[in-house]
Amino acid sequence: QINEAEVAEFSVPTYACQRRTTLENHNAVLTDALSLLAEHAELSDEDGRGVAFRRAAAVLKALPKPVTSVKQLRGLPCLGDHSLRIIKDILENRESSEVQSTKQSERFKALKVLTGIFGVGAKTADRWIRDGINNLQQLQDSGQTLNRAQQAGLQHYDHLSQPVTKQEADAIGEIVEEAVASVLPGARITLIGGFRRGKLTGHDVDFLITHPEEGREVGLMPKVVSWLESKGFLLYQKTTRNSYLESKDGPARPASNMDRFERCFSIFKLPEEEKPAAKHPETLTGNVEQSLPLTSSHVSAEGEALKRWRAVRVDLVVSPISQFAFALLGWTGSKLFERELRRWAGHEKAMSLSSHALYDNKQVETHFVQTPSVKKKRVSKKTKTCSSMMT
Ligand code: DGT
Ligand code: MG
Repeated sequence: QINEAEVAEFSVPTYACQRRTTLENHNAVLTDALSLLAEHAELSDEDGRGVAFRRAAAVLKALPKPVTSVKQLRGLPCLGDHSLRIIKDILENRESSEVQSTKQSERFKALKVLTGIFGVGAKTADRWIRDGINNLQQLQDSGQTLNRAQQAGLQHYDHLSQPVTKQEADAIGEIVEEAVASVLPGARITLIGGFRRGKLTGHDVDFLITHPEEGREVGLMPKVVSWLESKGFLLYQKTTRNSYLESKDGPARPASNMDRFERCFSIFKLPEEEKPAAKHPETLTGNVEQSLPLTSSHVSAEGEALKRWRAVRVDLVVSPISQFAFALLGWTGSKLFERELRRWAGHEKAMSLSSHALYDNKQVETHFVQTPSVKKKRVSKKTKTCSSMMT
């Protein structure tokens, strides 16, 4: 062990959440390759393999300089045989044949295109591929029945596959801020997801909404959505209700890592010109034709140029203030970081972390404590929140 430590060139803690995070990646060639294999595994319903590749990529991302030989990786965590084989291949031959063949496989290309449609997951894409649908044209020609989300996703495909910039995220933030302030003064919005981590682009924009007084956030989401709709800012929206406090047994942890906050999945119609359209959104309403693939600029019958806009995926989440800290932590990401944080909490601290609460598994208490209104609700024999530890 001591000898190994002596020869180890890098030292990286086991859990991703214990590492310093950085946006500077010195091993992008390797991590891109591993991420591609992770994506392929996820799209093929092989989540275990997907996580293994994501963990391996995260270790390489944490290294302070480029790797030139697999020997340097001795003693590092999360690097399984498969990942090491890929890394060795790339270091020795500049590319990995497995990565190349995956990238070029028709099935992978089809999975990527089809799951690139908002509302289409791996299972649906797989079913379509088995029906001979491999691209958007074939999907359109097939006469497949699409749900409302998928219809909107297909309609705005080109816009939604363009990365969202920080500037666009901020512009949407201003609109959401105005919406929230109009319907509930005092309510606060926070930019979450990748942009909160300092990323410069993202696939969507995520916001967490709360109010400093517990309970005031109830009923907020439909009002925000109505306001946005009335100003013509939404091309699509679907709101799911908060189910956290509804179940009879109290806040039982959901089976997946999906949380139970009230959430709105939407597609925003973001005015592209400098600012005026955001300030005077009524100029948009009813004026602009539906988005057509690859166009966001339209000319009216009179030849007058209309406002340019683009479609952007936006997620809104509402949390009561008592759960805000957990929601903020849970929604900042990255997905792997969150997963590792929960694993670390469970395995190393005997605690259960979710976007709603932190439970100490050892405490045999019976209360779920909601601050600051100090409402107590009987929920289970084994758990107790430790919100004070986090705030
Ligand atoms: P992006 O949008 O591709 O640039 O990257 P992120 O990191 O913003 O990813 P996104 O938008 O899918 O999700 C933001 C974070 O929120 C993600 O790191 C994990 C978390 N998250 C997403 N969906 C859920 C959910 O249903 N429940 C919980 N608890 N967390 C979620
Ligand atoms: Mg995001």
